[in-house]
Amino acid sequence: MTEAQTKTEITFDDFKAEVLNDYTLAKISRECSLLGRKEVLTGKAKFGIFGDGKEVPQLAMAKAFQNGDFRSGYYRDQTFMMAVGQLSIEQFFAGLYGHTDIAHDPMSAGRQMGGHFATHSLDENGNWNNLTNQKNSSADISPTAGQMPRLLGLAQASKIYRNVRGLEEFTNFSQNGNEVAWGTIGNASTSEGLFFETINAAGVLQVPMVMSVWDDEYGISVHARYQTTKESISEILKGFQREKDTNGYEIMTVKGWDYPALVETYQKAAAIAREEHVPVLIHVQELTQPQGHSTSGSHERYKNADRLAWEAEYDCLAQMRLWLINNNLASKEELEAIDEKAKKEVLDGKRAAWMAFVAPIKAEQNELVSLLNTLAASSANKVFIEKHATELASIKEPIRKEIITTARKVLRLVVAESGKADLAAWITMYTNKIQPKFSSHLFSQSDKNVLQTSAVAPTYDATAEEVDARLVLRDNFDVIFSKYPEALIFGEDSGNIGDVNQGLEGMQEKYGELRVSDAGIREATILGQGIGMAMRGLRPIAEIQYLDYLLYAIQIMSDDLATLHYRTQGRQKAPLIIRTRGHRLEGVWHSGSPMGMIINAIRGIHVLVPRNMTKAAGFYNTLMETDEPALVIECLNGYRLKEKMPTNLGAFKTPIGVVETIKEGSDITIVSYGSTLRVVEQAAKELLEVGIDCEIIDAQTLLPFDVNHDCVKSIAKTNRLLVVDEDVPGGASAYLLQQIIDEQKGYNHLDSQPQTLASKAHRPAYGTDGDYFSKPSSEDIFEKVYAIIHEAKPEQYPSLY
Ligand SMILES: Cc1ncc(C[n+]2csc(CCOP(=O)(O)OP(=O)(O)O)c2C)c(N)n1
Ligand SMILES: [Mg+2]
Repeated sequence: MTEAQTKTEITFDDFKAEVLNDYTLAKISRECSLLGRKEVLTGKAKFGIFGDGKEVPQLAMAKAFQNGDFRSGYYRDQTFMMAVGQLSIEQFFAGLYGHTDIAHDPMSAGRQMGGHFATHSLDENGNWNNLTNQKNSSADISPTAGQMPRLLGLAQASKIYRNVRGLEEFTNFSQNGNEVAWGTIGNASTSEGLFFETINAAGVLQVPMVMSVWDDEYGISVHARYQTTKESISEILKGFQREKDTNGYEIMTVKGWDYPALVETYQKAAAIAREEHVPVLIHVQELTQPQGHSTSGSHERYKNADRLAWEAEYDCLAQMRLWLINNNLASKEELEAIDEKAKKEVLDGKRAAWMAFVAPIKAEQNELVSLLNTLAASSANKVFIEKHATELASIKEPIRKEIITTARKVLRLVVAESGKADLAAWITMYTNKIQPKFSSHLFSQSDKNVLQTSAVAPTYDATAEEVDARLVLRDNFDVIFSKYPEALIFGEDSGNIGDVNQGLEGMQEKYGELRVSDAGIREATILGQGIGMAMRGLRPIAEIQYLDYLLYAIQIMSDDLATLHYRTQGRQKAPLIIRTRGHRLEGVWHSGSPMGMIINAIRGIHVLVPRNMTKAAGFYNTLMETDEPALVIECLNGYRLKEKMPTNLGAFKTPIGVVETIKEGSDITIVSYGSTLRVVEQAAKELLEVGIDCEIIDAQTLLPFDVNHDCVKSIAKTNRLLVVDEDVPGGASAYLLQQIIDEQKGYNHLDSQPQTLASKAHRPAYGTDGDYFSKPSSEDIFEKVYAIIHEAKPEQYPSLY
């Protein structure tokens, strides 16, 4: 029952029609699960994880879910997706087969296992749809509880839209913040830290979030007694219950097989969250898993006979059926007719999905077979080629691997024949057509991707004074906040004191607590706030206080943010800016520069390493014009250094993917980035004194790196290369070396062995001496370069040691 319907009187017939419609839907969903399992067991699909046993509460949730609302859930929610009209039977099976056409599998175009749901926030060109006209689901991920941080941000967006002035025009994203964000999670996954972190943060922030826990007492084979204190998440969260004059939650419990109670509970929860912006936790108890956890295993191994018998009796669908009969809403015969019809519909849908999945592949198979037969006719290897062609033709339901493998094997047989060109051309054509189905949209393909932006240099008054560099950042943020009402920043100490280095000094006073905010010490959900809000049209800047603490957030960056655009084949985006500060300062946890770890964990997010605050501010200005997520690492030891104040604050732009030559030279190219550059510059000065002229290149951005291949142009001139950074040996320096030598083919121009110079393998020790003996020093760089030149010109540069 929708809110409107409960307020007006509805007739018994209307009511009956609605509940029977619900039953039908649940039954269709159940049949999908049953048939889905068979598809896996007969080899048509690789893996299946289904929503059987959790259908009825999802019907109730769907009734309370309105246009503009967002779901952030997990793999059990097929019934909900069907009930809100976002998943058809055919789409369910297309997902199971891994159909790579987004028209058939709108959830992920075959990129994710079935059961990972999503709706389309963007059109095919990457432009926003009107999210308030549709029911929205953020794209699921497999790591359990990984949906939680994002949920917080999805809910917080409503609070921002309701309370921040200047966003009145953003009607495609919100109607006065009335949207609820709906979370779902399994009982066992509430054991994850991300769950507790999110629950606490949502209680503090008081955001419209309705959190459902589907409790079936198990997490795969592990019983609740090993998962949850007192075996009950609602019991242990009791302290979160709001009381008179406190913030907190409304906590509700309900049996997952009790249809009328569920409907009522969800209506109540929605009203509280939507109207009051108070979070609600619904502990849905006594759910079951009729087919066990997934297709890889059977639950008879770990559930005893009593439990299995109880599950059969309390199966929510069986209980709903009983309720319908006991309340004279349907006869046994009526329900049996519905059951039969559901079965048939699902079978038909499955068949249609399979046909649609195999048809294009079969066409590709036929095309290659006929090409191979033509080739064979004029080939010395006729017999062998025909054998390949016949084998391929005999596969009844081929996959693309079998097609392309055959083509590539035959190519070797005709390498010296005239037919080669046709086959090679076909392979190239086929690869160009098929590869994007698996590899597109790691980054934005819209006209707002980072590579479309062009540099704008900072401009200065002739009399421009040098100021503390943090002031350049601060004044630039000021312009960003006034220019973009959708921009907001939050993090530990970012609000009241204006961040630990005062790059935001005075900003909270000027722009208010909602836009410039202090956050709890909880990096993963700071990230999640950013992801969720960016998915709803805001431009959040999530601040992680120090680079060393990014580790707390990197899982969510890697699993959620970095994969979002890819895993939806470009239909969802979160243009989140992550601001942090790092590299060199003091001690083990305030001096790290784990750039290799970062760039390898977050492909899909841009990684920007400005050498000073003007460069950093320029990156923020660039990013505000793009639609992609990025991490910006400011130099921790650079805030008090002097920089000139530009006159075009908010307008100058540091380009992304472009290196900068900061000193020209002829003897060796040194590539570096961030804080290390100042040390490199010092060493270069000293090297020049002994006649060694270094060219210094600032990488500026590690992902993407040097799209114009300027580094190799430099090596073509100097013929020598040294990469210097503060990461561990073999970290980001190895990546840069690979890019320059392998990708840019720098080896063609080298007269000396290309080398790297990094920190020691251990974490940096405390104090000035700790820094000197842990990180590359000016002397280290001098001597490394000197040794390279010594090897080439030993007479002129005798060995130092
Ligand atoms: C971080 C993480 N650890 C382990 C897994 C493997 N795994 C997948 S589902 C699951 C059990 C989840 O149980 P629960 O949260 O109760 O959900 P249910 O499947 O019972 O609905 C586990 C351990 C995972 N996906 N992610
Ligand atoms: Mg469970």
